[in-house]
Amino acid sequence: MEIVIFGAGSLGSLIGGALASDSKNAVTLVARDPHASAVCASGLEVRGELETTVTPHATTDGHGLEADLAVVAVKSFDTAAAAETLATGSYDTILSLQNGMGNEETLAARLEAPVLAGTASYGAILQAPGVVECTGIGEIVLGARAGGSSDRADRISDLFASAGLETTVATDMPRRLWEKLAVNAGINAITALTETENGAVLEADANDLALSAARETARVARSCAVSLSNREAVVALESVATETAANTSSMRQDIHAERRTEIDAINGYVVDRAAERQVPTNRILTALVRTWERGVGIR
Ligand code: KPL
Repeated sequence: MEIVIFGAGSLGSLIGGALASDSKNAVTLVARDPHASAVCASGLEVRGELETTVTPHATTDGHGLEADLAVVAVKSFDTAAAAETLATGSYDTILSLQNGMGNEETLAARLEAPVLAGTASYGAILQAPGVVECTGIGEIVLGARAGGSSDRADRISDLFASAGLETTVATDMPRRLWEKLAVNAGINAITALTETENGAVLEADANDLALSAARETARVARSCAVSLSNREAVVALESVATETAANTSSMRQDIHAERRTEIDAINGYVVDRAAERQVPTNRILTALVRTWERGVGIR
């Protein structure tokens, strides 16, 4: 299968590397330099659990590409721009594997190909240009964005599973996206602000804060007619934090590199959707990360 990974940062490179390790797949990474040039020159080295070295194509220019599948792994604030670039190419299926909410709708509004929703809870870090490390085996969950069954989702799940990626097809993607939002709301900002690994949210002090952010997210989900209990949100948070305990969250990686974070699409999204509900933990985490962004001149 021909696959384009659109936004091959840490997670995109990990998934692209795994898919490229299956000789039936031809993978192209759309990435930033110096990562794209390093992959072109010496291939992509995947370290950790999914260890392999592969030679996918890599480019910094995503215009005019054609493939069976485009996996979109860009940051949520880049989704609209990614959709414009994807629209210059041709794809049979688009799969969003991004943090935050509303990405699939943004892609579907601009693109003709069917858009599937997905979440990925793998831990991944770009150690150097051309080198990505898998720091936690998580899970990829994918399915029709409005819920229900999807033959396309089944086929893509088989493709991912053949490449060694833990993959589940879900018929309740809207709920799964909220569940993943609760996980990110509880892990990302806290680990970024405290410069800790994901496992820190299971420890004293941070744990209360993380559980509170996840529970608030579940409450807001329910007010949006999505059936996610507080307990389910907490179990999901604890499970991902345990599986990826040694991982540096994507927001911590962003803050470390002084890049814009996904705070608006994670805790900020919960605050925006809360209407008259009180979500003090998400509000404080959003304010702190936005303050950091302002301090370094990003916002
Ligand atoms: O999605 C993630 C992220 O860092 O953005 C988790 C699953 C928390 C892995 O670190």
